[in-house]
Amino acid sequence: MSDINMETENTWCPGCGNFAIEAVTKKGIKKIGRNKTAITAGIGCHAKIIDYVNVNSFYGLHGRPVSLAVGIKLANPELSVLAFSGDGDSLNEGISHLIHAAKRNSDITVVIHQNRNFALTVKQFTASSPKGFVSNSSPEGNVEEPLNTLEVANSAGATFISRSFSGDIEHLQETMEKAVEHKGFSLIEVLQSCPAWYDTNSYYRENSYKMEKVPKNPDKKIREWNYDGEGKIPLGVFKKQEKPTYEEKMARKGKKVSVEEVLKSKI
Ligand SMILES: Cc1ncc(C[n+]2csc(CCOP(=O)(O)OP(=O)(O)O)c2C)c(N)n1
Repeated sequence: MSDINMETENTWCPGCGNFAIEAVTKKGIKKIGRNKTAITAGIGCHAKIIDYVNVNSFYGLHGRPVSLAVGIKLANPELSVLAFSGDGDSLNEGISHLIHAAKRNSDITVVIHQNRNFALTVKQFTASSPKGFVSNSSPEGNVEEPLNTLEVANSAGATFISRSFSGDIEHLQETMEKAVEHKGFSLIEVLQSCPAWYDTNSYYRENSYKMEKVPKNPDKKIREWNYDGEGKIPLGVFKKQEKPTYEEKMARKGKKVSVEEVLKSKI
């Protein structure tokens, strides 16, 4: 098969935000070229994107799409590498990999399918589920505060941070292109409805707004929405910084310094 589509039967629920992510991914890969792109995924509903997009891909273990992407990019820096991850995948099982890839400024794009629950295993709460969320692992309501995905990436040093909504395909396409074009670690959190377990389509539509430009104070903007009912939800690019990438730094093999030099702050 030489085209971007696979013949595999699609098993996502009707109305799932994953369809929009699949559509923009296919469009983007066609532009970049199939032989110049590689994608990875963890385990979950999001990960089935590997079954539906005909491109070099690696279906990894739960929580490991980011580490796979880092390795692929290091081995072949010519490729555009995208890691597709669920919120459970990236913020529960794989959170350390997300943090380290952002810290290294690995030149990859991480796409978080933010449906606010472990969907494939039929509704358990994740680190970013809202407080009070009733699920199969929180039948009395989730007692934890939701984790701010963007704040995690920001505090780890991510050089590009963005958020979009699967219900606005144009914005999603535009934001994803900016994320892929960025040199360095880029994150796009895609708010998506999960029609089976957390149907948020109209909520996100009514409570989000598009930022017109990259804010001067990304830290403040990133905290504007607390992942619960309070505050409007900003969409767009929150942060864009130029810094040497992990691959560039590895190619230069780093700089050796002695303990004395470190102590004298000569690095
Ligand atoms: C280490 C490990 N823990 C748990 C599982 C079981 N498991 C498979 S899919 C899944 C849910 C995935 O949720 P998420 O990453 O949020 O993706 P979604 O299905 O919501 O797209 C879980 C818990 C697993 N496969 N491996």
